[in-house]
Amino acid sequence: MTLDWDGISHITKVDPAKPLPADISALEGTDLVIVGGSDDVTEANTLEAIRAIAETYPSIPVFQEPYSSDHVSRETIEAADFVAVPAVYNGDRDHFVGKHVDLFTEVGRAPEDLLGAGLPIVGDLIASKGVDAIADLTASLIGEGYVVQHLESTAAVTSGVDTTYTSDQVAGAALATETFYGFPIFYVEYSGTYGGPEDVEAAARYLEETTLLYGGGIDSREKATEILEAGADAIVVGDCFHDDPETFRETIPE
Ligand code: 1GP
Repeated sequence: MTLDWDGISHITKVDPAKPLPADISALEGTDLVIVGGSDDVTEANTLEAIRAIAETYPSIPVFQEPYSSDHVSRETIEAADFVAVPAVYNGDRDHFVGKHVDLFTEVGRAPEDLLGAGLPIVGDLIASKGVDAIADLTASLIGEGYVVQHLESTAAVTSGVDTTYTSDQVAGAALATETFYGFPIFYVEYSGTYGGPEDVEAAARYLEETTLLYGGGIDSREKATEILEAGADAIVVGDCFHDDPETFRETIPE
């Protein structure tokens, strides 16, 4: 699948460890769904959430965003349109480079070496489909350059973030993403709290090819509008979808 970012301004982050609202019709107005969380996520609950959304709204693209390779399987790769893998600039080494090299080491091994390797289900996929599956798999993986700005969030604790970036540093990370690292997505992450427009304004100055996402604490039309006007290509709304679907509808741009 190729993804056209034009027209994507509202993204819903669905936490697979939380129950979906009884009525998920609020998703009708969202442009893309990311399935991922930082606590109690498993391959099974990820797959269940992806399938529930894809079956109800087949035209909405769905990303899986794992924080561990244990969450990725042949089924999740096939059920999701893309697997988005965070690279956390202000995280520990494991979360900027370590986990990715481990993942691609598994992906790049010859199929026969993958049987019984650390990513058994991915290995099984490659063994069953042949070397072409390596290309299929890498084509479905998207890197996301992340800056995690809320130290109290599970995302920060999980990825070893112990200091936030100044807006100048956010701008620097954005410039590096655009011109050096080449991740297709730059993500300003305030998970659980509203960070305001400053970091988005700083990052937007340098991003042309890169898609700029902001997530964290959006629970009103005013906040959604403020972030989009600051230069984000899309806002990501998470908690509000699970906690208050009616208010969530207000975050969707008209
Ligand atoms: C979390 O950026 C998302 O990864 C959304 O944040 O849950 O605070 O809306 P909220």
